[in-house]
Amino acid sequence: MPVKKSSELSGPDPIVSSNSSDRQLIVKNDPEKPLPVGLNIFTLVVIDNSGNRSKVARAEVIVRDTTAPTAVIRPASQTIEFGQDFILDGSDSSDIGGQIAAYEWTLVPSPQ
Ligand SMILES: [Ca+2]
Repeated sequence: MPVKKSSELSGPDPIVSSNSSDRQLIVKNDPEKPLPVGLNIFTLVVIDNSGNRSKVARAEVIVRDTTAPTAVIRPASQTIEFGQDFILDGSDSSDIGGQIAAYEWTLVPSPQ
């Protein structure tokens, strides 16, 4: 079965793909460079055996991000002196499919 590499696909985003026949494009996401969230447009031109080219057909593939991000606070625990400044760092928080867009910090009243 012939396998097409990303370099054989035109377009800005490298995609590892295989081609089971000339009629199908099987798009397999490269975990290192997945198809981005949002609108992705593919086009197809077919050529007959006389060399005549079709008009461009277009298909839209919308990739959704439905996974929740993971919040991480560092350090998870610390002891400070009364009146001392300190830092809580949320920069190790992460998301699959997107980026962290907002940080909502809350001071929870401690039980008395
Ligand atoms: Ca996500």
